[in-house]
This record gives sequence, C-alpha cells and structure tokens, in this order.
Amino acid sequence: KEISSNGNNCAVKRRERLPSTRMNESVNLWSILRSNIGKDLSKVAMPVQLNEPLNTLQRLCEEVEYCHLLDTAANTHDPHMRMVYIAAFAVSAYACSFTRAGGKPFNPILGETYECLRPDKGFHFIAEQVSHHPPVSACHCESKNYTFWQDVRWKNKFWGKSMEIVPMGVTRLELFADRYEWSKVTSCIHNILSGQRWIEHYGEISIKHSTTMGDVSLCKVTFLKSRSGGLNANEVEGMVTDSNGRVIHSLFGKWNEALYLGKPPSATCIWRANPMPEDHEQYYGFTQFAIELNELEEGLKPLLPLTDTRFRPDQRLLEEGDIAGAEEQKERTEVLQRERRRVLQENNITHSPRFFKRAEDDSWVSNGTYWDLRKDPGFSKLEFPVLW
Ligand code: PIF
Repeated sequence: KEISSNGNNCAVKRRERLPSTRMNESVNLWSILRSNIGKDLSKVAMPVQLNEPLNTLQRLCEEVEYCHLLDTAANTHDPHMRMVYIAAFAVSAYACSFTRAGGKPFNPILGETYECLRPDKGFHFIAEQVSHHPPVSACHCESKNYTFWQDVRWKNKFWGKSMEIVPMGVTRLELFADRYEWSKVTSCIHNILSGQRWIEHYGEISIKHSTTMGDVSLCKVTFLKSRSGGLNANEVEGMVTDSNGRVIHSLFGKWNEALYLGKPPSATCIWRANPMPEDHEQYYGFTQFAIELNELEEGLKPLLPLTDTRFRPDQRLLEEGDIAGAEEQKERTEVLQRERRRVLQENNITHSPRFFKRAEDDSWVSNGTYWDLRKDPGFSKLEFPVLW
C-alpha cells in the first residue's frame, strides 16, 4: 500500500552534520554508580550529558540501515544463500555501535513514538515505548519484500570496570511465507568509569528459519570475545546448516567492518559497513544514517504525532549543544511522566500503547493502525497525551 510521503520523500536532501559537536563530559559516573550500588540502573535518572542525541527507538531503527540485504535475501531463491544475507543483516545491526561507546541513548518516555519513512530505502518503520519500568521499546518495519519487528528490553550488569547489557526479546523477520527468528548477543562497555570507553559484543546469534512446512535451516553466528592485546577484536564466524545439520556455508568477518562467505583466500564479501562521515569523533561517532534520524524537516512537522521523538525538547537541545537547557527539560519531562503515572495508579489503570499490542507469546506487535491514521484523518486531528 502506497503511503503519501509528503515532506519526506526520496528527493529530500538530508543533513550531513549534527548542529553541534559533543561537549566534553564532566559527569562523575562513579559517584552516581556508587550511590546506587545494587540498584536497577534503569531506575536512576542519569545526567543528560551521558546521552547521545538519539533514543532507543531510533537505535532500533539504526538496525535496518543495511536493509538492502533483506531485499537481496527476498530475491534469492536458494534458501541457504538467502540465510547468508539474513545473517549479514543481523551482523550489520552492530556496525554503528563501534564508534558509540561514548554515550547512551535517551530512554524514551512511556508512549513516545518514532517513525522513519524511507522511500529511498523502501521501508517504513515505527516504534513506541511500550513500558517504562522496565524500559521496553517495540518496533515494526515494513517493505514490499519483508516485515521486520522486535521488542527489546535490556538488563544491565555493572562489573566495576565494565557494564554488560544483556538484551532480551526476539527479533523477527518475515520474507513472504518464511519466518526467521533470532536473539541478540551481549554487549559490554569497557572502561565505563575512566579511560577510553569501548564496546564489545559477544555470544551467539542463532537464526532459525521456519516455513509452514516446519524448520528448514539454521545459521549460527558467533561474536568472539577479544583476546588480550585486542587481537581478533570484533571477529565473527558463522555457518549455515540445512535441516539435517549439514554445513552448507561458512561465514567470517568483523561486525564493525565486513562479512565474507567462504574461506580465505577465495571468500566473497557479502556486506561491508559504510564509510564514516568526516569528523565523526566530534559528532558522537554517528554514521550518516544516524545523523539523519532526528532531523525534523519543515514538511514533516504537520504529519507527525506530537509524541514523535523529533519533538522531544531535551533531546533536541542536547543535539543543539545546550546541555543546561537539555538537563532542565529532561527533569521537567520526567516530572510530567511521574505525574501521569500517579494518576494512572490512583485510578487503577494500566497504560496501553497506542500502536502496539501484546501477541499470544507476550511479545509486542504492531496493531497496524499507524500509517492509516497518519493518512486519514491525519495525526493533527487526533488527541495525544502531552509528553513534554
Ligand atoms: C530515567 O532514564 P535515564 C530513569 O529511568 C528514571 O528512573 C526515570 O524516573 P522514574 C526517568 O524518568 C528516566 O528518564 C537511566 C537508565 C535508562 C535505558 C535502557 O535516561 C537502555 O536518565 C540502556 O537513564 C542502554 O540508563 C545503554 O535505561 C546503552 O535507557 C549504552 O541504565 C541506564 C544506562 C546506564 C548508564 C550507562 C552509561 C554509559 C555511558 O521516576 O520514572 O523512575
């Protein structure tokens, strides 16, 4: 179904820079962590200076930057080769994190939404914060070739020098009648308190492929832990097996660089990360795709629901380099959220998300209303809670 993309079409010239560079961090993270030992850190309001000017809903959108791999997968008849492209897509989701250990994404307000309409890439994406405690973000991305959806919740484990982020939830993909499912690996931010922060991912992604006929194939991709001295840093290796467990393809590469099919020296490159913009170190380590995510074009303003992240004032002020203003707005927004929570509690009402609903397996799925409402009657004619 065609979606009118007024103000956000292929011809749009997207920005190539953020309005402001990142300021030097002057937060004493240690004192925050020390005074919250044993506490669930998602229940501690962190200073805005620790944030990057994107939130977890937008971070989920970054996972589809390399969606051309899904288009290729959809047009590949051989199921094992198709799995190779899907594995490359699953790995590519981590590429942007390589330069991002410096900050954390904003924690969206309950009911906050984010849309990303990219006719040039062939997808339309929506996301919503469906739970506040614990924080849960749900997203749904569609194109003529695929549907991709997931809900993500993180568990933090603080180890002193590092922090592990253990994601929960299942990532799902549908290519016509075929279903693929996998879960994410563990991420670890090293040198959380001092020194140069860096990020590592380790564990196994196991992609299960099923059709109405049953399980067809499996792909396991292992993200290796780096050995001391940084040797083999960021390495991944994987294999695609058929329903009898026979290895059909092998894969290797680095999640921040590229993925290859076969064995060296005669391997074929399946995916390569895009080059980073110049000066990205000063601009939160954002990729070009990340730079575009929070841009608010004039033509888009009247089309978005008021709950869209692009209208969130603290995140916008941080993007513009106004730290004091951002901190003030963050606190104000959090007070408003607490107030809404109190009213709900007093009236014994549980919050229900606007664009997502619970599936039988308890995961969050799109309720399919967003793009129809956007078109007719249009969000400007609908009521939305005042989030900020
Ligand atoms: C606030 O969120 P913050 C807290 O949730 C606070 O409890 C709440 O008040 P309430 C506020 O309204 C919230 O704004 C805290 C926490 C959020 C996540 C999950 O934004 C994603 O102040 C984590 O942050 C991904 O942050 C991290 O949780 C990837 O956003 C890097 O736990 C953390 C992050 C830990 C710090 C990492 C530092 C890395 C540089 O009264 O409603 O309870």
